[in-house]
Amino acid sequence: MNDDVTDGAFPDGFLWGTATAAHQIEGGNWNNDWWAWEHDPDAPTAEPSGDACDSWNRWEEDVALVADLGVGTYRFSVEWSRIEPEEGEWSRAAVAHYRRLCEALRARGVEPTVTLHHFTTPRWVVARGGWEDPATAERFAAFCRRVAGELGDVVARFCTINEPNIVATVGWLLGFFPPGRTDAALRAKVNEVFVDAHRRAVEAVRAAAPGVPVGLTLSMTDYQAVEGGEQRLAEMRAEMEDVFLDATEGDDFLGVQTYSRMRIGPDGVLGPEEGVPVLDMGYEYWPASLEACLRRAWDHTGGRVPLLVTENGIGTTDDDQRIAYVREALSGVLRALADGVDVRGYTYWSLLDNFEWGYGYRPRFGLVAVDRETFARTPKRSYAWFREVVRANRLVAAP
Ligand code: GCO
Repeated sequence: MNDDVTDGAFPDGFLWGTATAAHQIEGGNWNNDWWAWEHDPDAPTAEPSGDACDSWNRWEEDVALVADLGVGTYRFSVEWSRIEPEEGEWSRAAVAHYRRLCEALRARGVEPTVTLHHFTTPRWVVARGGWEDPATAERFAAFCRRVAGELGDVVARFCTINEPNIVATVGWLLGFFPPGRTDAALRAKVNEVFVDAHRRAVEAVRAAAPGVPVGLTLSMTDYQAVEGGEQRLAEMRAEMEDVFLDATEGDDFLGVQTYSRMRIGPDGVLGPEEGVPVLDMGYEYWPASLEACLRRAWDHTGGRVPLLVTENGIGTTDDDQRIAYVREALSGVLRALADGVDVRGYTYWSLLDNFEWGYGYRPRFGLVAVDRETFARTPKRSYAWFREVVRANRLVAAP
């Protein structure tokens, strides 16, 4: 590591944050495609989400944890299937719930960053064709228009769709997310519908909540070609990243999210390299991915859109490994900043140990542990360390 930046300061106003998503923490989100998938005996999932972290009821505890962490923003998602449980039926109670959450954050000096779609889709949308149906783009935009109209006065920024590339690829090409398809042509079509949905959502938010920044959050990977894998890498990256990066022109920010690298040979993805630790998620411990992806996003978009790290983190039971990972990732942010990459903030995924989709509750991404029986929240050492980083606005030594 390059030591001249490891004690470096972040720019004034650098936005620190932490994140969650509705289905991963709220509990009882039975009205979306993921709940159905979790209960499909043939689906490759470890366990159902169930009560998750019971954050639907314990949200005040979450707000206190976020506020005590000292961060400037809390990124969370609103659950479409709660707010619009059937087409055109609007739950005032669900919107009021999210308003209370936003207002409580504001009262503690924390900006709400609200994601409008984080992996889960209402059952009624799926019944009408889901993300394979081009009409879903407008269904989603209508939802966004209304949410932005009702919550725009308390929300600091909106993220339209979380990782549309992951939803499309894992759901329609790899078959591990709903609807469990393995069809390259369908995946390409779903990509297109997501791009359209994002563009429409940006317009909808801008019309309904003028002045509230809006952008996409994209899953990125530090793709590395080995042994002549360049061509294959370019093909994979075109569908995974470029089609979406190209759709962000004119947005207020681009949310960069990354966790690891992927080595690509002529025949596709190679496994982990010998000697590199493999995490509970099955991928390599690779904190350098953040710097690489920030630089790639910046280069590919020609520096037209400011970057915000909307997710970065590690699923591990070794909290010292978590601190080491974040420290190294942040030193990469400092190097990118020093080279003129416009990175506005860093969001740690996640506040809580939570429901990690197909992997269930085993991977532990949280700064805060959650007891699976009592839902009691217990901050980890990494929580205390990250709080010091935020307070100092610079990289501080590991405890
Ligand atoms: C992701 C998701 C999160 C995951 C996180 C860790 O966007 O993939 O936003 O839901 O929990 O990435 O794998």
